[in-house]
Amino acid sequence: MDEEINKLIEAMKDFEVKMVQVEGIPLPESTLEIWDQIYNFQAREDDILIATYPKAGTTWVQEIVDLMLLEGDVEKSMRAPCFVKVPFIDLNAKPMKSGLDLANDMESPRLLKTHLPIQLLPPSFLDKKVKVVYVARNAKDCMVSYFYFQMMNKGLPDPGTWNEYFSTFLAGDVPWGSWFDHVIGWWKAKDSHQILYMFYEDLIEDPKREHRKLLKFLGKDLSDEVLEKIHHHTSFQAMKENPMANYSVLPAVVFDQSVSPFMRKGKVGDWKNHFLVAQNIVFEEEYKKRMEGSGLSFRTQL
Ligand code: PPS
Repeated sequence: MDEEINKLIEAMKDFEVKMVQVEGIPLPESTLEIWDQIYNFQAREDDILIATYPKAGTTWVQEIVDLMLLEGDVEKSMRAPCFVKVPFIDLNAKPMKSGLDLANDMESPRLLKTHLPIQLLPPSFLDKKVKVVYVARNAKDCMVSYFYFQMMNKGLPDPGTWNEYFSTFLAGDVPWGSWFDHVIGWWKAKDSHQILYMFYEDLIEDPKREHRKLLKFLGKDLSDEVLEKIHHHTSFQAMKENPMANYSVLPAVVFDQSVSPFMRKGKVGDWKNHFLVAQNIVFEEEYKKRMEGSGLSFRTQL
């Protein structure tokens, strides 16, 4: 790992952020370079895929599911950083191993991550009836979280000012595309595939209730004692202090956590500290137009 990190630091010296479109979705250029391999990725029947729009609570649910599969073994859950133990199949952060290579080298059962909208998902996942946990988070908090993330993640475009980013995000001109299309696309697919559609806000409100839903979906049974352990180890504070979950193993030239920590606030409603009154009006109008008839609703405060 140390050697890989050193190579990464070296590579970042000449790195230029470039996004390209794949079927209208902005993705990093390095992802496009291996797009055929990504799209033709061969899932295995016992894979579990965590699919999310960026900043929806991916890492949180990764930690919970990983611990459930390990029956609460915290030591084993800390075997590797979250981005190594749960390969991100649509990421090719050279010179690190691509998510694809990590996944292909991994023994089953594999836990995998994607931010792809459903129309770009490698077909093999649905063909093989792989269980998918989709986590959705309300757009306003996603926008704020993504704004800070694009500031600190040197592999993504600089977000500009908050005012600029507000428009960019609403237009869907951000990495992995439009929040609206993403959450609606996966929502529409949920009844015809093995998809557990979860909400970040529900997890914040009552983590133990949501853990039970996850357990049932995974077809597992764990004692209350183990569930308590999982609850404790995946709390915001515990994950913020866990070097395997908080991305602190990545150097500052990649994730500059002095700009904004990966484990930033972990709250519902932080948008209220950022949205101007006029922005909220514009947002609500657009939201109504885009979400009408979708049957999908979000909570922006608890
Ligand atoms: S990424 O980069 O897309 O994989 O990011 P992702 O993991 O999806 O989202 C990061 C946000 O999730 C928050 N988070 C948590 N909230 C509550 N409890 C726990 N345990 C937890 N773990 C991660 C994290 O703080 C980011 O949200 P913000 O609002 O920026 O704090």
